[in-house]
Amino acid sequence: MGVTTLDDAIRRVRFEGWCALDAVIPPDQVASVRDEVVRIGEAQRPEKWDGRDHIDALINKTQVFAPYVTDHRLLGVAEALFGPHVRISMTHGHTQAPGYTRNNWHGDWPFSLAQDSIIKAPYTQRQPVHVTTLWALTDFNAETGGTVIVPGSHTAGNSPGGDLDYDQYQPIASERQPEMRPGDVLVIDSRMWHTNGTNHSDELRVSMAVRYAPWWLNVLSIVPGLAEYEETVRRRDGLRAHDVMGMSQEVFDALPAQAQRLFQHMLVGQRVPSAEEVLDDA
Ligand SMILES: O=C(O)CCC(=O)C(=O)O
Repeated sequence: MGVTTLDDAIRRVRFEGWCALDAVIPPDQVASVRDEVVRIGEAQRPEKWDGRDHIDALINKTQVFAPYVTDHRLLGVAEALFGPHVRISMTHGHTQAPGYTRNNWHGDWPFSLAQDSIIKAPYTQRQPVHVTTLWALTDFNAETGGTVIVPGSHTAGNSPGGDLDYDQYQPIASERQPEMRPGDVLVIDSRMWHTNGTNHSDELRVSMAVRYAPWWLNVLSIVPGLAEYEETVRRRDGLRAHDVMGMSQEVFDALPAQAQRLFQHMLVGQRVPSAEEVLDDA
């Protein structure tokens, strides 16, 4: 894959809905990130394993990847689309064992059909409102089951499980499976239809997802403990999603200063000054 410049990346995500960025994690630093994702995945693995580790709220469990989330091209794309007050809405780690098969086409939150607090189809806005970045920590290609996308589908107006007469489980003629090296990152408009490929190799496929949102998109509804999230749990008979966790001061302090502003909306347990203190300060 050739070098993708920031200008290229912005143009491509805006018009084509995706691009791939080379070496967001420098090749000599990928192993430490990959090993962390594998370690955490193995530690939470149930006895009866389906061949995939899905790690929610990855940033709360390891901060090893935090220096790279402010890569100038990643942040540059997010800021070009959303303005300067960008946030990271979710972080996930994924591993897929040899033989793990392809899942369903989907768009991501807030366009996912499987979650609450979503934007309702038809998606009429031209403006992207959420960006998903998928990080290859091992080789991504047709053999290893790299992410498969349907270029242009970010303008389709609905997710494939919606009313568009597409089968979520059938291949689509125009699909693509971009080849990426460890440390490369696939950037997609979250409306874009995508899924993991089948891992035909004999190696574990390892990746992360880091999702970027503008300041005006309501991410409070996905943070457990906050009123809007708890209200949706009540509506769902207690079913809790774990994509995001409130962030402790300790984890927050462990982040590089540049990355802190992307996560500060998740910081919990802050001291609230009393009314007297506020008056004293005035
Ligand atoms: O693992 C993949 O290639 C796709 C991951 C994905 O669909 C997601 O994180 O939204």
